[in-house]
Amino acid sequence: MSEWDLLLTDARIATMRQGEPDYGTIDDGAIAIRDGVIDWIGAAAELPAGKATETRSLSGRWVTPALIDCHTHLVFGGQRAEEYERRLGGVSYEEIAAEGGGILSTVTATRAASEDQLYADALPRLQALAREGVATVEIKSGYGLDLDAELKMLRVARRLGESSGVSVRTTLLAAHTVPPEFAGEADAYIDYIIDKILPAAVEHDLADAVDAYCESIAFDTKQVERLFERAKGLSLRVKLHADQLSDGGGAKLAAHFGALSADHLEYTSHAGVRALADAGTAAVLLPGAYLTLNENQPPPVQELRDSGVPVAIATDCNPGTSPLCSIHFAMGLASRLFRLTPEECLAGVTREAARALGLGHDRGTLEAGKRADIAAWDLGHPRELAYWLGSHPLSDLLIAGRSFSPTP
Ligand code: DI6
Ligand code: FE
Repeated sequence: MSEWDLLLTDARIATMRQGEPDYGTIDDGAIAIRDGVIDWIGAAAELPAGKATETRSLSGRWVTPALIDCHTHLVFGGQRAEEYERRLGGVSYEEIAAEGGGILSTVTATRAASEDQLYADALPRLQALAREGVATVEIKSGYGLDLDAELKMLRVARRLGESSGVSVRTTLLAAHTVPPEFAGEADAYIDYIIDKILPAAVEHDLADAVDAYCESIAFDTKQVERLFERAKGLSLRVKLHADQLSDGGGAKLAAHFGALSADHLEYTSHAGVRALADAGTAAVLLPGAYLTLNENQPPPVQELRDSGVPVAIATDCNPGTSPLCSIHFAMGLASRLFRLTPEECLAGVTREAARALGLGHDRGTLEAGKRADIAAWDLGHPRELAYWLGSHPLSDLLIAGRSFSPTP
């Protein structure tokens, strides 16, 4: 007879398992949890004999895998509302970047902020996500752009994970833009990342992956290639901000390096989509940035679908292009702006987001052997998650089998 820590009964389960129709639904389901992992899941009628320390009825509620925000920059100093006002007045994002504003103004604020201040500023953003059922969040550096400040950001991200109970994955994005000390010398800055920042991040176990901003206003493919070669040498997986404002061949480059994900992709070509499909690299769509930048070329969603590329959705929470701390709102935007179905939106913040973080084996769907990261909802059906805008219908959140109570 099995022994369980927790048995959830009377649940309507959207397992989101790969290849199953209709959200992988189990109508009258039960989930048995041991040591933070799903030991058994299925129709209540088939529940094997077992003894549970605690049994909890979900009173017919829907449950889904807990949500995953697989692309955020939620650690940063200050904010950029003034820049936003200027952009509404007609000044473009690229123009502001060229003046030394944009990302660089956040770099100045982030360098000036203490570690405690960065932590205190970021915590409510993380809690806002957790209140919506998010159990895993990726957090990038990229507003430090020197050794001390990049490591400071990553330490804050690690601390957020340790103190909040939300699972945090960190990504080194030192190649976000060229810092003032290296103005006009992007190659020398890439050398500095390769020689100094990357090895130190590895030495202190601060980075789970490496990312870069491949764009005309940031780094070209040759520079990213050098960085990724070094990351590979250190056994770090890579991700890439690719083809957001122009087709710079970013998707192809990401695929070439077997990247976990290529993110944005508004301008990705046919060849880029094919390369992602062949490499098994996930596409991460970021509708908050698309909306904020008032873009008019959506990513090639139908092609991504037809080619079988896993499509994830994330908030891209950042002070410049996506001041968004709501994964539900990102889902609502992805369905409206990119025509993703509500089921694709839910898969995009569960199964496919897990893949985009290299965690597909461990979470993102509800099945035996995976972490018991489970969200229960006060909703008539999970399709409502992409339908409502600005609502928070979370009833319960379990992270690794434990009840999680985000602060109100
Ligand atoms: N992600 C990024 O890193 C940049 N755009 C995006 O979608 C810029 C972030 C910023 O302006 O601070
Ligand atoms: Fe981003």
